Amino acid sequence: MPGPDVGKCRHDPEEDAVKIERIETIPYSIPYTKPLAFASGEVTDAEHVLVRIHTDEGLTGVADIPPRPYTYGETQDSVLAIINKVFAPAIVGLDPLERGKIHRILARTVHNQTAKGGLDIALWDIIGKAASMPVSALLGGYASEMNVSHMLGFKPAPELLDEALRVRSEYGITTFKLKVGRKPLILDIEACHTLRDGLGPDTDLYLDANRGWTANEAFEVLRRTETVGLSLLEEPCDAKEAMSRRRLVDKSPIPIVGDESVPTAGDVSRELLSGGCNAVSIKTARSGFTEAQQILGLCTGLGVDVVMGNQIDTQIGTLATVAFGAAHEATSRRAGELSNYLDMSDDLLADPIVIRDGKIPVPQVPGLGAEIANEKLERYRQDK
Ligand code: MUC
Ligand code: MG
Repeated sequence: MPGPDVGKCRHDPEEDAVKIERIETIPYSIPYTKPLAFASGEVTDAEHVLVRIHTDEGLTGVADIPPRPYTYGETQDSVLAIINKVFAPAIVGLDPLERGKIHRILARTVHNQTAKGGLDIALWDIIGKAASMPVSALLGGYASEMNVSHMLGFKPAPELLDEALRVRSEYGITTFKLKVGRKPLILDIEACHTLRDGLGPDTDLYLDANRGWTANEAFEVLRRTETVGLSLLEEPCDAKEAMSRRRLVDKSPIPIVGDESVPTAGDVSRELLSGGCNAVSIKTARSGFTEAQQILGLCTGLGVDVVMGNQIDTQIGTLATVAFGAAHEATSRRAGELSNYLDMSDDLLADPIVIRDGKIPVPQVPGLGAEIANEKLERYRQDK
């Protein structure tokens, strides 16, 4: 049933169409109870930006923007500045259905991945609310839920195993991505063996080095974890080190996933065609839904596996990943990285996400289902 936020969104250029009236950007900060450390950085507080696109007919689209300086060069301040000073003045007044036109305008500015991604997601939220349909159904409607993969940050091997066992028994999650890329290599090699020994053979384990190794170091880790049964290796080394990276992709027994090397469809085509990766992490936070669909089309057309990645998302961001992942067969085949909000001390969602039997359901409501708890927003916003 349409909620109170649902209004009309006609698309008749002859009539006075619905217009984007205002774009609200709210910086906020929520501490993590368990900070996440990885080879390219560490997150101790979710210093994000909540973006709300308001239309003149009362519809509001919502998205969460997680700036990741070590990945895209964005900060909370840069997200606020690019939206408030560059994007908003150019798109206020347009019809939210004119996404093609809006994307053309956004594309005039290079980079700023998560700022653009958030605006696209908020536009889709408006479209879902206007159509009284879940966005996931509009995008593809393939599945009604997503399997969850949990990401394990840097920790000593016994602590990693404790966390994985707890997450498995509490939430039914049986897929884990281990952050690696540490020196000496034995730290990561030991962690892989400890996790496999402790979790048994039926748990899916894969690695993400966030460019922490060289290609030769990655070869060594692959050799010394041969018996562990890893399923994927993400960003082992910098993709710009093209020759050694290509050699690794060519010779690795498991797929090499591109993540931070492939934020746009153009990057995906370059990396796949040049042999820089042979699997792709799709992250809605940096690609929105519109470019994520272009990326997915490239990958499925070429027979390349995809994984729904995590931009260290809040529950709002997680709902966006669930919507996109569940919408298509290829993105729902593997478990998506959807549980890192569990390490946050709080969130902005009015109805918290529930992970049961290792799955998150798609909210069957118009839009994305990210209703914001106003008292929480007031507590954590940094602009008052
Ligand atoms: C990931 O998959 O790499 C860490 C850095 C980033 O950009 O995303 C996270 C998770
Ligand atoms: Mg990654």
